[in-house]
Amino acid sequence: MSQLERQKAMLQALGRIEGFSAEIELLKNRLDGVTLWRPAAGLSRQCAEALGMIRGISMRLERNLVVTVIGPSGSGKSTLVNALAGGAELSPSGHRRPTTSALVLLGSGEEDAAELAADLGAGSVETRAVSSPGFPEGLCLIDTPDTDSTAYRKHLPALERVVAQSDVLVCVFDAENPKRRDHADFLAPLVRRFDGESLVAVLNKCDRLDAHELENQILPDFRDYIRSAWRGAVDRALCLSARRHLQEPGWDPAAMPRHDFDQFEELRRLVFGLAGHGRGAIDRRVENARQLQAAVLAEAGRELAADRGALDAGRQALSRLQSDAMRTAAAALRSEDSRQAGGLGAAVYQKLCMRWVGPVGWMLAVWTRLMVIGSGIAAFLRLGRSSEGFFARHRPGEGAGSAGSDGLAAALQRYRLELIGGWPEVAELLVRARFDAAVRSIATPLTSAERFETQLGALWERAIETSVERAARRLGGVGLQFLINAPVVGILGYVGWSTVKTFFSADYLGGDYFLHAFWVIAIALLLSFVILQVLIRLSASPERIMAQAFDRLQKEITELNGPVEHPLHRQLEDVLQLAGAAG
Ligand SMILES: Nc1nc2c(ncn2[C@@H]2O[C@H](COP(=O)(O)OP(=O)(O)OP(=O)(O)O)[C@@H](O)[C@H]2O)c(=O)[nH]1
Ligand SMILES: [Mg+2]
Repeated sequence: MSQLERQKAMLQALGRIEGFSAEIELLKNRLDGVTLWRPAAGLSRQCAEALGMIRGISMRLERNLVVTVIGPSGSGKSTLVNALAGGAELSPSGHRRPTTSALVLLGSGEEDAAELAADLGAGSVETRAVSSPGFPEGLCLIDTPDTDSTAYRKHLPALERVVAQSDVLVCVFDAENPKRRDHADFLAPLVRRFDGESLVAVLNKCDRLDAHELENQILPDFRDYIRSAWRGAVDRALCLSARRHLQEPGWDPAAMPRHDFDQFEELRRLVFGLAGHGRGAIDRRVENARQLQAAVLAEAGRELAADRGALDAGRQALSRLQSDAMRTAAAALRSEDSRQAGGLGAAVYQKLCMRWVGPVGWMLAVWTRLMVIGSGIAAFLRLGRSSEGFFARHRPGEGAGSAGSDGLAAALQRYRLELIGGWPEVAELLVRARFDAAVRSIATPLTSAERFETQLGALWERAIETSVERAARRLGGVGLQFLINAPVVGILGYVGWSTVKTFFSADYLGGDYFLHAFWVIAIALLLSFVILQVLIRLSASPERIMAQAFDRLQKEITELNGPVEHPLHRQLEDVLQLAGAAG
């Protein structure tokens, strides 16, 4: 592989790795936003860990392939490492347990090994140069202390560090001691981010077992066990006799190998192949970064799927409770406010005044003015003229004590009571969906009620204004104005015409004529106005406007879907969205 090709491959790899990071980052940000859902914190921490590991991978992209051998005490890790490195005893193996107490790093590239040793903490690493001719240049082989002896706790931090820096993990189990397989469960968190070619499970000391039993029973059992313990991450489980490949196996005459079945060559080809091939290490690292991302997403997906049902039930119960409460509030508002309905009539007249022209229009203006003076409810007439609408007097804090604020206060009281009454059931569902137990507190529905106060006031005001506006538009049409003004205008025209005509023929009309004409016009005007009033009464009575406004309010409330700005609602929606995205 030429230098140029290598660099190109590296850039491509960096791009892909960056993509994995970005996706984890996105998930992490969303998880950080849903503080009330308890699993989010742990998942976010896992994201942060994975991000750190991926960052490490991209920083190590140019380094040699790191293959680490892990496993329980006495399973033959050191023997296997020595065998792979040519068979000399580079990492001491033996009967005294544990034999290996520090990380032993075997490689041909001194510089790389020194760099890696420094990263792992120089004190806990011994390095050995491999001189075997078949050993590839770009390979760093690491022997580790066991993961189960009494000293393992002391070794664990170094072990975790080395696993985080590894590209391939070889996990060695002792074939002689099948009980030790359950150690796979212990290793599961360590191997989580490896899969496919990056993870090899090895059953060592196979020479001690019967060949037939090994092939037909022990190996298949081992594969099944390991796949279930590691959630299918491992493709390969090999049977080995590592000791056979030492330069001096030193067999005990009483425990000679029982057969020749051994897959050591397969393991060697795999490991050496990855290290020798120019892109091997780069591809492995991209693959490992992808696996890290997949592991984090899968974990989040599992957690979300576990709560999906409860989350859905919680949302449904919450929105049901909210719309019930809102409906009760709206009903209370309606019954309280219908006492003020008289004001609405004046509001309709006021709107019509602005639209109507002609004699009936003037009559309407005079009548409206009289109504205002008569009823002393000038406040209502502000409707439509300023930003302070019908509800200005309803807003909490302002206009306290005025008759109108009772409606809203009663409505909100009902809303609050309804919400508080139904809250325990909703909170229980949310807690079952692993929401923080704090949602049980009564403060949650109360904050939500506070937010609703402003919304309800504004909605009701808008609904009334729209209804009044509609009624005015209906009754202010040009056709109707023409029709109702027609008789008066006709008579006025006629009287005008005859007055002008007789004036020019000097045949002057008498005083009686004008008195008579005045009364005819007055009667026509009054009759027309009465007809208009009947029409107004029929199509824009305050009750009717209230009913229409109420219908509109009901519709808007159903569409409102609750005061979504409340943190709980937002977080619930976010978690559900995450759950939806996760599958
Ligand atoms: N029969 C047989 N014995 C083996 C084989 N591999 C290792 N052994 C023996 O098992 C014992 C333990 O081997 P080590 O390589 O020291 O095991 P380890 O896993 O490194 O042990 P710790 O460093 O203590 O965790 C030694 O006596 C080895 O000779 C094998 O393939 N067959
Ligand atoms: Mg050892």
